Amino acid sequence: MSDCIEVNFDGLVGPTHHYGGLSFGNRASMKHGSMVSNPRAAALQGLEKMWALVERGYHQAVLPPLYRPNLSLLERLGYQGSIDAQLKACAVTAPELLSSVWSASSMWTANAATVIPSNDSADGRLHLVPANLASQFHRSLEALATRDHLRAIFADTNYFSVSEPLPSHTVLGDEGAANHTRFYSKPDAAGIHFFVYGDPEGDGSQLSFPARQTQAASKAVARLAELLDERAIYAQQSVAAINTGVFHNDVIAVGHGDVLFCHEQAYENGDATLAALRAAFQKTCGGELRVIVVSANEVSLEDAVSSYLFNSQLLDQANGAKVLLVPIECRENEAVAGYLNNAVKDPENPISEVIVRDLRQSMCNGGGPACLRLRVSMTASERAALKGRVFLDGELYAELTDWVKRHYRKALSYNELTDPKLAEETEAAFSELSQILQLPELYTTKELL
Ligand code: SUG
Repeated sequence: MSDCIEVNFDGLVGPTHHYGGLSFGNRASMKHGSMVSNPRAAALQGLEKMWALVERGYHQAVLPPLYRPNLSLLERLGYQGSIDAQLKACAVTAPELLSSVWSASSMWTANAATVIPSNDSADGRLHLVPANLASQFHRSLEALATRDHLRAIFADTNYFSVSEPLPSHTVLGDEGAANHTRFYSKPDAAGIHFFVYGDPEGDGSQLSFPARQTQAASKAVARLAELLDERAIYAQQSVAAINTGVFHNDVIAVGHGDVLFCHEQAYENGDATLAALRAAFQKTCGGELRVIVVSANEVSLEDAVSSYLFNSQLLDQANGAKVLLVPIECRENEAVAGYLNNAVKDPENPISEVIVRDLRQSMCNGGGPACLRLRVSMTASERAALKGRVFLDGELYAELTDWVKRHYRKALSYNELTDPKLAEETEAAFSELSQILQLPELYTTKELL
């Protein structure tokens, strides 16, 4: 019997979730820049999604949010005095940076790290390579604190390796699991690893938006994680997709087990990419990779980006079938809703059921169901070696829901980012959270806060 299972580590949405308009190339973030957020609804929507999967028997864990306001950033920018004074000074002298000081973007844990399970690494350990997120300033601030959170939870170095993020420059831009997919036929047998990068050959002048992941970064991540060479496949994202707002591969494709669900315009040289993937799968995993390609006639790139059809969670069901958990926007888009209705009726299509969830608070910043989770394939011994109370059961779900209801605001706008009370509220919230999760060291590395 296999004791290797996939655990979804979802990011708990932080109390300062707001719309900063910070991510160039992410059209939802660019569009909702001045909207008033509801941090409380955001966190509850995330928890409800996690709980829906627990109730169906999937393994679910949480990753804590990073401490905000980002005190070390304020200090490095030269602000002094009380937190209140620093925030007010920042709002006057560098208003364009204030939103980054408070950003809750660590909620999208698909960008926290790339994960290589122990059955695919040369040293037999489970490797996590924290992403440097170098392409967007506010996200680059996550890398070191995320590394420390991962080291607090995946602490046992007999089982886990949490490496340093790559150097923080766009030459090595790395966005973690959002551009990496593991395919396998059995969870505890060898898998193949599909790395997708965005930087084209040449000067990239045909790109209207940044290509966040580079090929050099993907290859370095594979080396750091001691991934066996023959298990890695590299492919280039299509320029047309990036220019439509596909800032990560997981906005245009999702893979799970032996299934890849993607748009026909996901990759440059799409046919050759899929042929290479199929061949590698057959060689390493045995059997056929099942590829569901959605044509532009069925769903345009534009519809794929606005609905986040592919930023969904593919999950195992009995008899090799798959469940697809999609955001509610997929039901509201005629082409996408039509596609999904036909898909579940089509015996050739592995997707046999669709679960719809409301994640609008995250979606308005360009983060769908797949962005909110980091998949970690783990053996029973690895699961037992984790530190902290991170597996979501009924008790933890109830406690976290109650914690959110007591500490989170129902509305947050840019103007409130200088409210000294907000910093007091978050301090109380984070302090209690580290107790709930039984991870006392979480918010103590002051130089990274
Ligand atoms: O990096 N949005 C995130 C969304 C990340 C989605 N993740 C995946 N596709 N895996 C980003 O662009 C917006 C923040 C703001 O505008 O306030 C933001 O960071």
